[in-house]
Amino acid sequence: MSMMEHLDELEASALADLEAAAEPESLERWRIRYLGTKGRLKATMPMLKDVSREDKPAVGKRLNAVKTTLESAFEERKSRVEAPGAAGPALDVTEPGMECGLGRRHVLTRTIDEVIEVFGRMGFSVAYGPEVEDEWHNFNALNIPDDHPARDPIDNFYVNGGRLLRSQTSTVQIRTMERVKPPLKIIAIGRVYRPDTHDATHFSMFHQVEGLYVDRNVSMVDLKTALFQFARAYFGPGAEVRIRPSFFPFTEPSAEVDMKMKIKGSYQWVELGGCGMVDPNVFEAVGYDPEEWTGYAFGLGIDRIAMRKYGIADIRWMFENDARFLRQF
Ligand code: FA5
Repeated sequence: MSMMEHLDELEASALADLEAAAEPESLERWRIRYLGTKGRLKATMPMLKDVSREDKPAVGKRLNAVKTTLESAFEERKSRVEAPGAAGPALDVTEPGMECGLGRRHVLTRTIDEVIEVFGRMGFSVAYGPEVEDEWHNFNALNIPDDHPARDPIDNFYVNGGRLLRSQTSTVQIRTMERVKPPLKIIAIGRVYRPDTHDATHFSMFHQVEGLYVDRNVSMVDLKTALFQFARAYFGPGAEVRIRPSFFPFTEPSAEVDMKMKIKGSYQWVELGGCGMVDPNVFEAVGYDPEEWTGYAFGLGIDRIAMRKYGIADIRWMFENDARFLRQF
């Protein structure tokens, strides 16, 4: 075998052996075997004297090239073997799996489910309506005439075509009565929108639960009983609720429902919603005979119900999507 062939063979077998060295100990054995002072590369040096004069420069060059190749291959292999996690198979099937967070319902979704459950026990079924509404369902049928200040564009989110994002769930009262003959007992839950300034108890998108009960001889006593029963069932027997006279175009008489809540460290009366006896004009708008039918309606802010139930001092926290907050419920 010529010296050139010998160098080729040495380089090939050294590189193959290097590839098989997978941990620091075998790598060190490889270094001693090939690059050490008594290694195979050094052992080729004495053979140079047998090479003819004219072949010597080429063989010498090749010898240096093999040396450089093996040295840099060794350094490269060493850095890979010593890299963290490089030893052993790339996939360790015995390692415990990555923990996969299960997640949970948002505190508002949970509150909505609970509110549906409590009213369900009181005989209310659930009705739904669209979030983009026409003016008939959001205003006219609810006895809110064209020139009423509640329809002002600065107080509503109008969209194209005379439609708007509903500002209250009372729209679903109308949609339900247009479809269903009395008697009926429904709640409607969902998102509503108003361009209100954000603060601890106001947001521009919030949620309401609307209640509507239509039957013969319904009275204000039934309304008050339903609201107080709900409050005690959901918040506990000590729940402090009050109703006080108010005005809504679609109820007569009308009242406001307040509940005591802890806001910024002190207990305050916070308005939960409005209520009253369905105005005869509303019955007429949906084709019910106001001489025959009576009813009550209420609309409560779900976000504020959740705040009271779970001790949340600021409505904005519910929409920030901070997992540290959401994880607590
Ligand atoms: C109404 O929306 C009436 N539709 C309620 C009603 C229904 C009255 C049926 C009579 C018969 P009001 O605008 O007061 O009423 O809103 C009801 C509740 O929604 C408020 O009491 C409050 O709890 C909640 N709310 C109103 N604005 C906001 C807001 N910007 N952010 C959070 N909650 C709000």
